Amino acid sequence: MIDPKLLASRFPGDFTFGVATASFQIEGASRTDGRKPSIWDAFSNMPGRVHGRHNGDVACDHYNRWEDDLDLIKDMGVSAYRFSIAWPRIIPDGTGPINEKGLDFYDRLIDGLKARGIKAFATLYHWDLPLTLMGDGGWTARSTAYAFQRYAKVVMARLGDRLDAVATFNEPWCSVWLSHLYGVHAPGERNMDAALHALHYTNLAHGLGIDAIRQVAPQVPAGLVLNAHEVIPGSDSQADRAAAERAFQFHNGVFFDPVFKGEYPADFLSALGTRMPKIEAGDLEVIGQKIDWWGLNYYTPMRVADDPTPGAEFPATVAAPPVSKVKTDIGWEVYAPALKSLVEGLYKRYELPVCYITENGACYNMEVEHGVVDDQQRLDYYAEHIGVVADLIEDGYPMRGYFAWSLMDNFEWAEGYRMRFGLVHVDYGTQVRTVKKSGQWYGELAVQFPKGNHKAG
Ligand code: IFM
Repeated sequence: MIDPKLLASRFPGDFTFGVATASFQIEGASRTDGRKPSIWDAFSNMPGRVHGRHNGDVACDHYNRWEDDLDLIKDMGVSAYRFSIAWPRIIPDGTGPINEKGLDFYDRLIDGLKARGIKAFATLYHWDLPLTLMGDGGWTARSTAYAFQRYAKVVMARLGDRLDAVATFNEPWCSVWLSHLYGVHAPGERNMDAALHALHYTNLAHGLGIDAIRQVAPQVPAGLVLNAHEVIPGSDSQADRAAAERAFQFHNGVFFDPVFKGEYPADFLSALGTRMPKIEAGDLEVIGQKIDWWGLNYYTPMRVADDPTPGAEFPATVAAPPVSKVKTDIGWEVYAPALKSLVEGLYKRYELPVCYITENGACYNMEVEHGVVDDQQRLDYYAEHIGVVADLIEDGYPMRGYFAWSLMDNFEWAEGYRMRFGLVHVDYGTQVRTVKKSGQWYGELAVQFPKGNHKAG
């Protein structure tokens, strides 16, 4: 087992170790204190969308147990907490009246973090769009971007004074492609035209959100969290290498290029540009304004081969087989070298600001036995990937922090509660939390870390 103290000593003194969660996945209390439904409440209540028709009504009951959960973070020795704010608690219909009770909850949460000396990293949008906005088309409507801007302003005006960092969006790849093209996430659309509209309006909302943050809380470092894919060609053939480049544009470039270069990727535009909504004058300037940091969520690489089907739609790729035999319980290939090459490749293509690994972790579903959860595989996954982050720092990349996904087992979207990513086990019947072996190890790493190498501190 990798010694957490040794690993901790490879990080500079100003590095941040944290844990991450998201509102819909843990809060529950879906009808409490004025919250109204989000698209995920509707989606999870439809038969056939979420495993076992699980929903977010109770989840980890964090809305009521937040103090104990913050104590848990504190007791683990972790110094930063990444959480998301539920738009349907703050502006329950997406537009219209503000719900003070919703803001009060995050007020208490952030004060609770400060009282425990834990840094607060907030995400404004982690997929729980107020359901009412679907009446206008949800993310396929330009008006949703402006509704998001107002929501961002309201949140930052009330909470910005105590936040250590804020992200506009978590993983727009999921709320765009997975939700509007592949139909796996809410609202479950399978339609390229809808997806292309969601793409541009999400990017626009990010830019408008940055504007809002700069206006009302300019002191808070503002960023964007992307689940960039390390796209690996299935073979060395020219066709597969070209396929990998198309896949890069489709899965990464459509988010990175507008934000960091102020344009959409050329091949993507010539294939699908005519089906995009009108890009109005000034949109790309708003989207491309400077941000202070970016977050990378990494779990597994993407391997692709050319799709030879005549007329196959851009990016015209098919999945290529994994090379690593090791897979987590959700079926994702474990391959840490891809984290290294992904960061290297992205810094080569783009002028990126400092980076936080805002999510990384593994799904293993072992249960509590005799009071313990022996999840050695998760611990190994963490040790290997955190080692890669240390390598990147040694190579000069501006890696500023690492957040484990997740603090605790939670609602894993279309997989419901059957897939567990937590450092802490949750018994959904009793809401008892049990720190897993990996959680103890991560806590030791986090506790030891400030005593580590302070060369950059
Ligand atoms: O649970 C999700 C999280 O909400 C976003 N990133 C990936 C995690 C694991 O699937």
